Amino acid sequence: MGVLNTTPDSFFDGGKFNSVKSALQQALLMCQQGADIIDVGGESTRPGAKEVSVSDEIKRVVEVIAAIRQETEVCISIDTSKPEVMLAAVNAGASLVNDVNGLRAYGALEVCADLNVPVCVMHMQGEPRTMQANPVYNDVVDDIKLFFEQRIKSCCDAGIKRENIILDPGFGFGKTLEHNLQLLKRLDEFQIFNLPLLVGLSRKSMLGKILNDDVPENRLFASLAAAVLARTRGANLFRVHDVKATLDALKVCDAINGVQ
Ligand code: 9MG
Repeated sequence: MGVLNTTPDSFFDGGKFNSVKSALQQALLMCQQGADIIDVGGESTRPGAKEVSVSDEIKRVVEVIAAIRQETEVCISIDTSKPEVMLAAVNAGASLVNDVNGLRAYGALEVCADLNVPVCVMHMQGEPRTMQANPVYNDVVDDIKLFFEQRIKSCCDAGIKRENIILDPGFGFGKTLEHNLQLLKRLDEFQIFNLPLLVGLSRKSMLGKILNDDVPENRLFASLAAAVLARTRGANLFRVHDVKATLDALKVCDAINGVQ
């Protein structure tokens, strides 16, 4: 899954793709490099990012989604927590909803059930603006398992098909470095749900903390290491900024895992 932020303030690609032309070019490049999904977002979820109105978010993403849809059949996912944006994006050609808020906004479950598209339900403690203030868990893996259990039930009760659910533990969303490390080390425990597992580790600050490097541009090799480790622990989908590099790393990982 290639990341395509149409935002001015995302932590890595903010401001790079805020014209339809540049966003389309980047989408096509990521497709050429092997992306199966392009994840289009119109609101940054990094800690401290500004809130965006429904109409501004729709304006940012709909034109881009329509332009990608005209040029390629790649699966487009919409990265949003707002039901109105989910609806507008799917009408414009998106076919997957990626919600960092786990479909907890009023109306989100119902809209996704009606749209009948796959949904990525991500775990986040708190909300983007304040989530890193003081995240606390009893046991981060067990607590997220419980969250998934409850969200899967809510999804199914609302009419979302179980086979349309993708789970994501939400690296960096209301988690300390120690929580993120525990999550990556024990990622295989989420296989109990028998659902696809998506991870977003690409260039995140947890890697910067390990490297003692504040600059996201310097985190490619760390991102690849994290992706490979996640793969060995059962991750199926990878939300990344660097499609070709990640795919190459995962191909090596899969080849070695496939040897008898
Ligand atoms: C939008 N976004 C930013 N980080 C993410 C992550 O880790 N997972 C998912 N599903 N979406 C994310």
